[in-house]
Amino acid sequence: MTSFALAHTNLALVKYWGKEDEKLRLPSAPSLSLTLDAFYTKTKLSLSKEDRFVLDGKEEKGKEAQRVFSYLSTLLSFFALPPSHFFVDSQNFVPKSAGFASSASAFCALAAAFAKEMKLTVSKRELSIASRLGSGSAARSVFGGFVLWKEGRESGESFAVPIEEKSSMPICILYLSFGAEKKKVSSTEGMRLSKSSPFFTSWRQECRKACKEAQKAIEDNSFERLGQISEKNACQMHALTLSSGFSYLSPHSLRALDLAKEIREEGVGCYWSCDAGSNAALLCRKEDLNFIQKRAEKAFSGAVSCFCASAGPGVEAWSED
Ligand code: 2P0
Repeated sequence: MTSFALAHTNLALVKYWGKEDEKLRLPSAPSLSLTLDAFYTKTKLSLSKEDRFVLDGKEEKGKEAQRVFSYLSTLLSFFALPPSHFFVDSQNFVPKSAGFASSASAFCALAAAFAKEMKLTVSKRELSIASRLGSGSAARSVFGGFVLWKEGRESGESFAVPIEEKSSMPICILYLSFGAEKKKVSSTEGMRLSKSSPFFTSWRQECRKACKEAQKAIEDNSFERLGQISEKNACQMHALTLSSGFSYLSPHSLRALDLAKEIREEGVGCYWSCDAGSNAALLCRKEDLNFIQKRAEKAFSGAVSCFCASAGPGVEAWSED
């Protein structure tokens, strides 16, 4: 038997940045995301005599393979199963060469394919907890549309829940890639450093408040309010990193923040976001996407690659004999 899973990445509108427990990946605050239709990972997994990992058609033996098999042994313990070996073949439909992270879709797909192959009956809640152990943001990719990841005080309490899997909000994300760069500070290290910021307590409180406000904005179908909350939260995350002595932002990322403001001043809804890298994302309505893409290409004199996404589905898994 071979099992397959397909999981989409997500963009955090309220960011996960800080852990209470590094090993269990218990976040310091809740986060809220939009699962994206355009970027995903497809993973094939089967029991095997030896561990083998193929990524995008290439056999991996280094750090990437180590992380996969260490995660699979975590899953075996989590589900109280005996040691086993696996053949894993993953394909990332995420433009990694443009600097996009794929850990959310990758670990969610791995957890779902594992559960199928081991014939486990798992609820989506359990699958979210299991995905979280691979990478925090993967907990959210279990569900489609708008998703909330609760902070929780212990492992069994920290999982994602769907807010609106099929929202009628015409929200789109325009990713602006300024090219891949070697990340100076990994997310794990960045989160660790940020905990020593004098503003960390405020950041936690702001995230809790932002999640509540964002949920209300989604309920009210208010793109403008959701955009404002997301941009403010992204700015606060980057202010937090700077207050801890490092930054992911480049002059291009900051130019994109100004551009969103300029576009808003012309009466078009456009809001900025940026993760643990310098590439920026602009949130807009579907109908404004073409206009905003043209403005971005002009602002960066063509030195930008644009990728569009809108709301996508939750994880899917199946088996074949
Ligand atoms: C997020 N990021 O909420 C935030 C915003 C980056 C910036 O989740 O350490 O790869 O594996 O739990 O999930 C990136 O961190 O971190 C991330 P780990 P992950 O999407």
